[in-house]
Amino acid sequence: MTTLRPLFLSALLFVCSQSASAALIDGFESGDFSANSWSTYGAADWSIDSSTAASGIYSARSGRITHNQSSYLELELATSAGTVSFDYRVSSEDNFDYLMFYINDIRVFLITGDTGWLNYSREVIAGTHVFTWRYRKDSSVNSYLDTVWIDNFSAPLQDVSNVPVPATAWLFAIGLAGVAGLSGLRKKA
Ligand SMILES: [Ca+2]
Repeated sequence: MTTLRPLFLSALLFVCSQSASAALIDGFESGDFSANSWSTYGAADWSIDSSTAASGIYSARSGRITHNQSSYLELELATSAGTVSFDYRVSSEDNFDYLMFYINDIRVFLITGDTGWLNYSREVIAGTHVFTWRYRKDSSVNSYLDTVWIDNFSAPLQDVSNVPVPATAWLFAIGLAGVAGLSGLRKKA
């Protein structure tokens, strides 16, 4: 029994993990910001761009700003605990103009320079979060294409407590529980 208890706990964890997978929130393939309640603000608004994308045709691109300005894209979303991720590309003055990513007004990531498409991911706790992407320029110099893009924003959406678990996962857990119980009885006899 003692040796099987960890197995049973693993099975239960397996069951729980089945219901909190990350979902693609937006790849911008609608060609606009209509798929979610995006907001954009700052010296210039973000827009949809078809000149580059991590996948599909479209990405979201920061507004055309100049020195000492910022352009923001933001989405408020209720998530479960799990991984948020997005693809990004930056083409900005090295070490002076940045793509910055905030969760609930706390900056958790920044990147600068001229990159291809890369991926960023981070764990979040369950709750309502404000996700903000900001292109921020310093006081001088424009380098490369002087803009940043994001694509394929994903987040864990489902709440573990009220999501139906696949029958196979429950059968797996119940089966292991049965094996553990029988084994315990056998040892006592
Ligand atoms: Ca896309």
